[in-house]
Amino acid sequence: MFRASAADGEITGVHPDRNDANPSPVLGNIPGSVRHRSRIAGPAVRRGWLENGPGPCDLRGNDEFVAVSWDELTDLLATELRRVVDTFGNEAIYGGSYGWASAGRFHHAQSQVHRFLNCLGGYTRSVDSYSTGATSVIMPHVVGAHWKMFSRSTSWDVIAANTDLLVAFGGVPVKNTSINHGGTSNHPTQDALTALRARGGKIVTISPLRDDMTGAATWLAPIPGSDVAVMLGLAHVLATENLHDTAFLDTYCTGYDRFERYLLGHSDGIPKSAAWASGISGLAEQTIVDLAREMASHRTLVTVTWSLQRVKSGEQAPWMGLTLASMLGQIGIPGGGFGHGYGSMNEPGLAPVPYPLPTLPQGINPVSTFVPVAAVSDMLLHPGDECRYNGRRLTYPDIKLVHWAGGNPFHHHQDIGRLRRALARPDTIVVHDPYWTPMAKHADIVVPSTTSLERSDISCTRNDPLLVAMHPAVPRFADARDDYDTFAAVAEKLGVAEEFTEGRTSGEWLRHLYRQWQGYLASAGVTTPTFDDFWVDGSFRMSTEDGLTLLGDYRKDPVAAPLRTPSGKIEIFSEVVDGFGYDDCVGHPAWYEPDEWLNGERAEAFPLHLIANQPRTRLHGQLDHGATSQASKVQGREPIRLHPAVAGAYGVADGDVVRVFNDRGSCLAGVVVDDGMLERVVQLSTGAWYDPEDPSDTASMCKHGNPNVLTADVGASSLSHGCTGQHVLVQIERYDGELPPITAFDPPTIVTRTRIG
Ligand SMILES: Nc1nc2c(c(=O)[nH]1)N[C@H]1C(S)=C(S)[C@@H](COP(=O)(O)OP(=O)(O)OC[C@H]3O[C@@H](n4cnc5c(=O)[nH]c(N)nc54)[C@H](O)[C@@H]3O)O[C@H]1N2
Ligand SMILES: Nc1nc2c(c(=O)[nH]1)N[C@H]1C(S)=C(S)[C@@H](COP(=O)(O)OP(=O)(O)OC[C@H]3O[C@@H](n4cnc5c(=O)[nH]c(N)nc54)[C@H](O)[C@@H]3O)O[C@H]1N2
Ligand SMILES: [Mo]
Repeated sequence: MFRASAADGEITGVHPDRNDANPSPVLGNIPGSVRHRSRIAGPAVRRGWLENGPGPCDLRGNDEFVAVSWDELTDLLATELRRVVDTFGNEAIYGGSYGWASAGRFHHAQSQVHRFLNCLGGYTRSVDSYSTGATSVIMPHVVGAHWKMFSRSTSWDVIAANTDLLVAFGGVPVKNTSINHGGTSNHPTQDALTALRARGGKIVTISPLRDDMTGAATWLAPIPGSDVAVMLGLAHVLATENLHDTAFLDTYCTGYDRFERYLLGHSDGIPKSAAWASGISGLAEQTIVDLAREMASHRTLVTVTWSLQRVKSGEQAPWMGLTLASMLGQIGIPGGGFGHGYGSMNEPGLAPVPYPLPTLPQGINPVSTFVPVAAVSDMLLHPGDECRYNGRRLTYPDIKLVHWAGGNPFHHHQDIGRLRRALARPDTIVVHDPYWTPMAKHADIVVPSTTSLERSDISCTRNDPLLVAMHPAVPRFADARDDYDTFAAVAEKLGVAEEFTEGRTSGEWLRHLYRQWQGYLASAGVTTPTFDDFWVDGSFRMSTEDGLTLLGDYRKDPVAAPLRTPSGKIEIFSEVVDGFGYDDCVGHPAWYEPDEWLNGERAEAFPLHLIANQPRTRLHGQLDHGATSQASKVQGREPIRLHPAVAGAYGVADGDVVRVFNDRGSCLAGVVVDDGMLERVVQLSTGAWYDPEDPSDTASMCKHGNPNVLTADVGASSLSHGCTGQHVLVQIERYDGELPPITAFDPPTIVTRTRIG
């Protein structure tokens, strides 16, 4: 959350809340963003689509656009939606439209597109997220909850005051706590870690990158992807030295005995000992033994970042982390137990608001067809094929029209070459975005959206006390429109205006949503200002549930507050998961060798392990052209961090450019040498806008440094099909050729009607 200053229709400065302990550096990207040359100035249609009509086309991403009027755009969009619905049915529309957009409860782009498509009779939807694709499927089986693991996590205050030993798998990267869904008014993570240390608490950070933890900590760096083996090694020490809490396991968990047979090697002949874990992870056996003993003798919090589940077999790290914490028996005790997502987002550790938030109703989707969100290319390429998901067999629908509003697949999806081939299949692709992102450049119908800086909205989020009146900071840019107004106009042409708008303008919707929310709070005995007072005051402070301990209620009374699992307990062995019969996700947490890891066969050809993590300098691909993001680039390319030994071996130094490649693709990146990482690990964050050297070639090198040209488009397992983009094996070479100019932020060629005759 910030205040903006503006002049001449542009943001000139941003000012975080006075009380914010550690404001987000990402805000530095906002000044200058509204009138940036990459803004979409008006409606546009891809020339080939306009001339030849809808149909599969591999010119997408390599064609000119034609500027059209809003009337024409609305007509074309309405006619095409009608054609697809009448000819193929609503299932042929993919409205999964995954991704972030901007803060604000009403103009939230996904809610808008889903509500609109529901008014038209529905759409094929996506389920789960790129953030927690594996967690969101496994955790409901294991603890009967998914998002509550984060939103009702043990608060930072409780951790700072009670935790003696924080064992953080993936560290607690403060860079990621810049961000929260819907906005955030305070960033307490850094201070909480400092307070914990000041009290004498100790931190062990387990990560390939040292700076995933700031401040004093013991740093252990197992090879990426081996954490589950390390956790098993720790568990083996607990079990064999009788340091595990059998009373907790008996009372609060089910299936420990089944898991223990695997742990001790009774079921497969392989004891998962510290020595075994050492062989897999590269950590010393004694280090694992000592850590296990230390964990058993202290108030210990085991945390796992979301990145650990954004890999092959991603279900296992959170499941095994919880199992390890269960063996320590401290779940539900202040400062002990388990945490998932500290340092992944600002939300975990912050106190939740105990009532609902203002929400735009999305309506009901009459189409039941869905796909796991990270199966988008599979779905587009292979209609009719089957996909295994959480005990079901799904059939991919035959998608004719893709409707995207909010989100950028060229940021979020893996194997961009394959994604481009998939995007060539449908008849029509519609993209709403404020900017000419690579996704907008691959669209047939381009809808110019406003940004949150140009419209009125209400911002708030589950774990933040402030409800904020978002006043427009600048007038609308050029011919951009609010997504709501676009959908309302198309709904009008299609005869569903009343259903979509309910007769309200966007201003009237804000009042309506606010009043509805006031009603909820009134029934909870909370008085709130009138909308007009709220709008003038600028914010309203809600109460929060402070001092939470994750699963504290369950610990207090497991009978009165059972978990929503079949047994009502923590399921270390899940009969349900076991019953699915998947060989890549059995009924208890287990070690599965990944494809993309340094001890595997692929490492012979591609000997470096690339970590494609979240960027410190921006939110995903958003505002990559902003000052903070641009300041980090090396010769205009996204920075890749290399260990000095690797830099030496490849003959490169700070400021050089390398070509990063594997059998899926290649990109350029700018070298930053850093000894704070495991050797043979290289780090290239996501978010550089995809910038192919030759746009006609789906395998073309990305000049800018988007790691998703390299990542594998495979799901985490048959259970979740979660995103696995965090890890990929690569090779690098020094790039001595002439550096091609960055063109990612240039709009495509836009011709006027007269020129095409
Ligand atoms: N390799 C690899 N890939 C990853 C990850 C990884 O760890 N490694 N992480 C994954 C994760 S966790 C995530 S969440 C995804 C993120 O992927 P996305 O959420 O798809 O990425 P963003 O760049 O945030 O895309 C948001 C888009 O919304 C647009 N937008 C902003 N405001 C509005 C609006 O009002 N209306 C409309 N119509 N559009 C708007 C922005 O301009 C931007 O283009 O990436 C995933 N991809
Ligand atoms: N500044 C900023 N913050 C963000 C975002 C952003 O784009 N920018 N995106 C937000 C979103 S949508 C999400 S979902 C969250 C994502 O939150 P996460 O997925 O947790 O974030 P990442 O930065 O991808 O990964 C965290 C760290 O995990 C470490 N790691 C990677 N692989 C391994 C491994 O195998 N073992 C161990 N032990 N550690 C490993 C990496 O060193 C990495 O820095 O971040 C959010 N926060
Ligand atoms: Mo995410």
